Amino acid sequence: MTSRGAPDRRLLSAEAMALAPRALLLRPLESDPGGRVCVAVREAALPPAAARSLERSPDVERRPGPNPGETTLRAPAPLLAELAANEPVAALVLAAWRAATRPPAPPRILGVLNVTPDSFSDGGRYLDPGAALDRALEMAAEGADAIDVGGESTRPGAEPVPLEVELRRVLPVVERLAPALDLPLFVDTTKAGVAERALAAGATGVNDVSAGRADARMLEVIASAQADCVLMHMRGTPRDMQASPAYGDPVTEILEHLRERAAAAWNAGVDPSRIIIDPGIGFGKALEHNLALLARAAELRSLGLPLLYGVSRKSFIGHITGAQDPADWRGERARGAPAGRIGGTAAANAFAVAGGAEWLRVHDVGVMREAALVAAAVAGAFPARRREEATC
Ligand code: HH2
Repeated sequence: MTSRGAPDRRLLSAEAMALAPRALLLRPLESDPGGRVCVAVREAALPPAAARSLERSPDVERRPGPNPGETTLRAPAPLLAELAANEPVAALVLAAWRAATRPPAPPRILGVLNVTPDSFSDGGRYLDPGAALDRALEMAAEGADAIDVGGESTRPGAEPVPLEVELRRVLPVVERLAPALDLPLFVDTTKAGVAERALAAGATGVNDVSAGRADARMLEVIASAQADCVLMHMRGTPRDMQASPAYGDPVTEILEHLRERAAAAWNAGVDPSRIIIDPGIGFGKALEHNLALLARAAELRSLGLPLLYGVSRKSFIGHITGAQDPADWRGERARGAPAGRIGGTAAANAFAVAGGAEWLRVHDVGVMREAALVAAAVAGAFPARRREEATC
């Protein structure tokens, strides 16, 4: 586990450089030798010869980068390959450098708003757009940094929902929330048709549990709307994903998958500063895989992309604690049953934060925000001024 108090120098080690930023840049080159690739660079750090060859190429597109002093380059793959070969440190260490020097901060909270009849823990409660808006405003008041609206359950065994049904559930809610809510609004969907209509109606991001694999148009739709996106790892589909999931080393395999999906998104034109990656807790994973992904979050962060965890109320927590009801911990306790999954969710989220997660997708916004603030403070993200004021 790494501390977030100081830059994590291990990310800059030779081993990590070989693993993370070099691969991030080189993957798209391997899979698409003729295409253009998008990468953030510190141009000032490039050797003069590399900078000159970038300048001379008519095919290089430059935009201000995601951080001060950085430029986002969209350039032909062979030119970037040349750059990569010539100067591994200046250009290729950038992703890890950014991850290592990002000031420690409490993670952002993505509040879950399922507008489905059958979601595993809140199905049927927010189908009506008025009820959905009330819930979104409640989560905003509890400190949510963004809201995630979903119209198709992805719980294990769930059947896919037709496009028209998902649109009928999601669109009226997005249309109602977008003007009323001063927060980024994600749509949780694997369908490009739903993403497109929701983005046109005011959503600002897409949370795709298939990471663009379920619908060939998805990454294009995200790119052309210049939307944020969450790319999640899933083995199989919700219908079959929990049928004996097996991995050699789950963390390495999932890291590799996320690297490949991030590269596919870059190649499709998605702005790299808008990509968030997610290991997909509970999506084609046995208990031991979920635990490994939480214990080794820092390894996933070596890609240099913001990392999201969605552990909220999930069944792996119930398998540990015995809690059957995902949400109602007070009610269960009153009946003498084991506590529900909320305490377990807080503990799992704290581990994700300690490993460097920058986003938590949760149902119980207020409680999880508190847990995340404490976990982040232990990991070094507590403002110095407030620390001086604190007396204990
Ligand atoms: N988990 C669920 C749905 N979407 N998206 C991301 N990025 N990460 C997750 O872990 C994730 C997700 C499942 O939770 P929920 O939305 O509460 O249930 P359901 O799929 O039954 O609607």
